[in-house]
Amino acid sequence: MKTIHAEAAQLPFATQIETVVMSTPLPDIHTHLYAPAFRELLLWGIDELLIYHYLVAEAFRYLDVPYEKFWAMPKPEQAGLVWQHLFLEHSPISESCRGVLTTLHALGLDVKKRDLPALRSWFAAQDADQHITHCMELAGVKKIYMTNSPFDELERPVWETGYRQDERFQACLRIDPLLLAWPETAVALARWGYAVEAGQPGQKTFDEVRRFLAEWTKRMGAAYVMVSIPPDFAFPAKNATSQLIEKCVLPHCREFGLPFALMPGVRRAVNPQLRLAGDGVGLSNLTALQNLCAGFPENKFMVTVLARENQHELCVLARKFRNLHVFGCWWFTNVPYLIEEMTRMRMELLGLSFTPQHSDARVLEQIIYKWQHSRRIIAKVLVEKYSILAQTGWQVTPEEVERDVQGLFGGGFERFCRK
Ligand code: FIX
Ligand code: ZN
Repeated sequence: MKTIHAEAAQLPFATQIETVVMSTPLPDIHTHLYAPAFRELLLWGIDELLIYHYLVAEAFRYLDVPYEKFWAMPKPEQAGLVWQHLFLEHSPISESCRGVLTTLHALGLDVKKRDLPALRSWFAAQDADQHITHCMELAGVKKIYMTNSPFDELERPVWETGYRQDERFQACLRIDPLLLAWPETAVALARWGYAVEAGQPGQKTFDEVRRFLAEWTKRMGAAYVMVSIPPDFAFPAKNATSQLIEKCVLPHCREFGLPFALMPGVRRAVNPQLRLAGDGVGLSNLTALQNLCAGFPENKFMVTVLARENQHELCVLARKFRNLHVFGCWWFTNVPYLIEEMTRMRMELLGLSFTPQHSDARVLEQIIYKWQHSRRIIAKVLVEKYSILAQTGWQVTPEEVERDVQGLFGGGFERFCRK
């Protein structure tokens, strides 16, 4: 980073730190965004922002439309309902609603006009490719990590017909169906030419699953292998999930030097009628993670947990295992109140050896608000921490602030991945 510290050095202490935190470019290490080559998979624009599943869940608190009727509507009509109920009939104070307004404001749009058709016209006039770069600049994001699933019917053909690398995006291999729905996935793998057995997996199956993982890792140039797991995930266990992790995923990650990213705590389809908005949270037993970290010291695990009540235990585990990298404030924890609590707790227990945030954005422009909001909180906690140090007489230099922030914003993560 060029001159931030030189400029910041002229400012009061707290403002210096804020300036560095607000402006240091970073990689967004977990999103659900796609490079433009994936066409309709890349979501952007005001209607997509309004029907983000976080907002849909909130809108149904007020809506009395039957679920199926809502889903049968065209997207602009769904968005109109969300706008009506969450922005016009009530003040938009939830974090997800506020996020839409932060985003529009940062894009130079006048939110006080409350003019949805005008917002639609503005987005319709954008060139998608330039708009991506513009949003990344506003968010200070230098690389967007995607979530790439070979099991996705829309995504798979793009990879198979030859995806041309877009420097702004980094692929990551997502394997939930492989680990969480083995019988169905075995059928799909067999159809794609892998000689797997449908029942309890044996050595032949393990070899074939590894061939599958190797082919897709190379095809995508994946940075890590990822799965989100339910609260009752156990390891080791006498089930296909556990065996596939031990015999396929972990050796694969060791061979390719990749972290295995685990996201424990999601209860899928608590209310299936809400579709993507219908997932919930549960307390995880992190003994499974302890067993993984202890049993496989040659593997690297990057982990974010969904339950607030698991955050402390996760930090303690990271103190015990250097092959564990804690990242992000995921989904229901991505609200200012919890981001601040978690960031403070992580700094107090782990120093600077974690990655405080990822956006989990599903709609392009969300990177703007997710990063603006989180950066402010991270700055606030850092100012507090450096100030407490100053009470002992320890003074940090502007260069040291920059070094620390760069470590938090991708530097530490990249080192962990290279190890
Ligand atoms: O599993 C995940 O990666 C989750 O982030 C998603 O399933 C979830 O829908 C989401 O968007 C959370 O932010
Ligand atoms: Zn996600």
